[in-house]
Amino acid sequence: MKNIRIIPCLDIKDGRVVKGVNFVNLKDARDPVEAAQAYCREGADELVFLDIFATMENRKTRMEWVKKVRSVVDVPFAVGGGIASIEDMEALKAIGVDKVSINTAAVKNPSLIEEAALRFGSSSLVVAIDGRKNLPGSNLPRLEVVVKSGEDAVGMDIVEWARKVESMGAGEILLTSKDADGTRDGYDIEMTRAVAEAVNIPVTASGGAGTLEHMYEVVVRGKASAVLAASVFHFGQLSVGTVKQYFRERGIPVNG
Ligand code: 0VR
Repeated sequence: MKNIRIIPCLDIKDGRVVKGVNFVNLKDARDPVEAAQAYCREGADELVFLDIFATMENRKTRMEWVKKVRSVVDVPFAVGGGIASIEDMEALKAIGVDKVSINTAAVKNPSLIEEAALRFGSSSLVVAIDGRKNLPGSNLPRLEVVVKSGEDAVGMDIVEWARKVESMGAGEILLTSKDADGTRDGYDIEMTRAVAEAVNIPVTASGGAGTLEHMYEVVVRGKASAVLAASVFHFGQLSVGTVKQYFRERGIPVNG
């Protein structure tokens, strides 16, 4: 097993880190630069900056926020939210962003995945997949892709979409359960495992982290290569260091 990455996520709105539940009821959490510095000091393996209203409000990722956070981050830095073209990606790479993450744009224009992989290399390209779980017998996919901050369901099965993005050159998948987001009730193990078993690229589990056990479970049972969390880190319930210590004590390899 490769070292499991611990990844704090900064969901950004109006220049602040915010956090809601199921993508709504967003509450102010903390300053993005202060948070980024703290997480890097704690030993975060990577940082994700998600401009969560960029696509829905059709705004481009806010570059000034990205630059400020980039200036204090000394680990791989990934940015998502509203990225919809090679030009958007070039602008982010030009200010030192290591990985770009595309979600809605990839669904609307899948060829962007191939173009981006060719232009920047798969290691710089994350495809974010947000999903929801439908009830059995609902004649919808059990695990369904949602886009535009979870506003639109597109009738696509998550596993099929994950296989497709891998085949088109995605370097990794950031898999977020909209149902679990912000609940602190645990990741969607079924969704994470289904995707992780279907592809050979790393899958980052996202959405629902509440306890150390949740993180351990999504690695061991969900087969995640990395765990992303927001609520538990922003509101001080857990620290990156305690997660790494918990993993080490249970034989899960981590960096540092
Ligand atoms: P926690 O469950 O608090 O750890 O959150 C992890 C993850 O779900 C969030 O960092 C982030 O992916 C939530 N995403 C989106 C969103 C939040 C609000 C609006 C839209 C989106 O489109 O991903």
